[in-house]
Amino acid sequence: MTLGTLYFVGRGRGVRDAKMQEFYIITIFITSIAAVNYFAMATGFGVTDVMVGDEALTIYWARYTDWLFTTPLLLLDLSLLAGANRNTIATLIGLDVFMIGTGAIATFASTPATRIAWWGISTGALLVLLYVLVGTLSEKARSKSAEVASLFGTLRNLVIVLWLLYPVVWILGTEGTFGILPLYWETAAFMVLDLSAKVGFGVVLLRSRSVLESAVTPT
Ligand code: RET
Repeated sequence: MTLGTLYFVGRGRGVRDAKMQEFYIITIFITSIAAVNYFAMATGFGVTDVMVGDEALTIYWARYTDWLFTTPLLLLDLSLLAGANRNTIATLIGLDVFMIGTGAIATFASTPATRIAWWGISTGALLVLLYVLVGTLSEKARSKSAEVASLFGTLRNLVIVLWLLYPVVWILGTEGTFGILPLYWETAAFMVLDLSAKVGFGVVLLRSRSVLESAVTPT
């Protein structure tokens, strides 16, 4: 995450247009927030135990403080690229905060049944969010130049695939209490997902300055 941050800082050097700078600033914050939250988890600060029945679950709560800030920023990047209006941005971010908030409740809930119920509520919000992404936001992006629309399509598809895997890893992992995926593999899966959804996303977004230029030029 730190290397990703440094790479994005490097890519942003010399960008003078204020609208274009927004993409770099947002993306740099995404990986820096993740870097400090991973540092917290690695050093034992972002970790706690939750009792579910008479079993103690190890919870990496810093994931949620990470996601609470980074997922809205990812959506903001996509929204600026598509040229979304304020209402669409507010809807997406509202759904997103709802999803992470209810996901955090699922993680701290103390009975298997309530954990699954909150997981269902959070996953419902994710599905509505993706629906807005595929509907309203994609329609906006289509009114942009062909290269912007194509970059938007690539990033949107990346988000759909990767974001849908998070609730799957959660439910199969220790949080889901079914004991299908051990903590080691769950941690590895979340790490690969986080790296792809943040650094991978940023690399694709910031790959071409000319596309971003075209995205911020009024049509
Ligand atoms: C949880 C558990 C409850 C159900 C759902 C979840 C979704 C999490 C998502 C996280 C995305 C994180 C990203 C991070 C880094 O860039 C909270 C796991 C639906 C979608 C993209």
